Amino acid sequence: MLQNEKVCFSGVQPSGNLTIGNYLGAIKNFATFSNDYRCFYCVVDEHAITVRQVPAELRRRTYETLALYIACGVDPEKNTLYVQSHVPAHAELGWVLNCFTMFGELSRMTQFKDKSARHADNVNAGLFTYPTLMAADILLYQTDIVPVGIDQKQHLELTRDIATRFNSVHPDTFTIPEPYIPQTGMKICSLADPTKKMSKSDENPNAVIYILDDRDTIIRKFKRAVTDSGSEVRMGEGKDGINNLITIYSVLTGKSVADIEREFEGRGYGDFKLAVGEVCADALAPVHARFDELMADKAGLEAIMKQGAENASRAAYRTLSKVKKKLGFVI
Ligand code: ATP
Ligand code: LTN
Repeated sequence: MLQNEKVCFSGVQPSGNLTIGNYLGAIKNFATFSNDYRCFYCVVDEHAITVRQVPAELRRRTYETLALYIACGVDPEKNTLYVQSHVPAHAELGWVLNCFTMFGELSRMTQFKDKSARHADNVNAGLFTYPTLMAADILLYQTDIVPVGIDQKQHLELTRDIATRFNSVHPDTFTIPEPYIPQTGMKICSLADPTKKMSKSDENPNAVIYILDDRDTIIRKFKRAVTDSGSEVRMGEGKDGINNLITIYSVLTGKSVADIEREFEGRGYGDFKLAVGEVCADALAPVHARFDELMADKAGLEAIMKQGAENASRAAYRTLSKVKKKLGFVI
């Protein structure tokens, strides 16, 4: 790693089919950091098993998530793309950070509260300590910036607290990371209940646009999106459904909210929903084409993940050895 080179890190779980929430809130922004940062983008399979997975599906989705990174513009020549479980340093540092994280802090995490309510039969210790592994992911690379959706802000704050605590006992160990949360697109909402985050684990497929949905499905789902009883395409308090659609249209086209409101003045929700569907399908078409090519060459994807794991391991072990020395482990 070059001295003074800034580092960017992010991760996505291979726990389901990726949604336009994952795309607009996170992955779409990944490529924009490649010129100014050394970037590590990880498929976090170890995080995914905090919820039960079907092994064959987890394996397939790990390939798919890696392929989607690339199909969304993240160039494997310019970025380090890899799978979390291929770099054991993540789990090792995760253990150490468990010993620098308080039970009370983990108990306050809203993702833990949500997921333990949804998976009440499997509130395992890994689900509880999920954020310490996430902190390890980030801190291993001396990360400066972490592009994520707003739902991850609390985990980033905890990561900063853990790093600061460790540094206060063992000075100059970790860089304190900053989140990068996009202004527009930080929280894409469900099409069925626009007060809720769009989530890849939603059991209603009509609530979610998957990145890999075909054109007709995308247009049909937007047509059926829940909106209020009004008809004016205008952002407003309590108009969660239309606000969400305007946000999606705005991130996809780069148009401002004011311009969008002007463009659709005097036209109803029906026209607007169709326009959002078309713009979304157009934006995803090239992603689909590239994804299909990549998935047809599994050996190519395996070569990318192998190379990525080698690069990542080198950087990760530098931090891990420093941590072990500071702790007093015999190395
Ligand atoms: P799950 O639904 O299984 O909890 P998830 O999609 O929320 O999964 P990840 O796959 O780990 O979780 O998310 C990857 C990235 O996508 C994170 O940076 C997260 O903040 C972002 N993201 C997820 N959903 C949305 C959304 N609806 N709007 C904006 N960003 C999102
Ligand atoms: N916790 C994230 C996924 C994740 C992540 C990370 C994101 C795991 N490790 C490191 C950014 C950096 C999620 O559930 N969305």
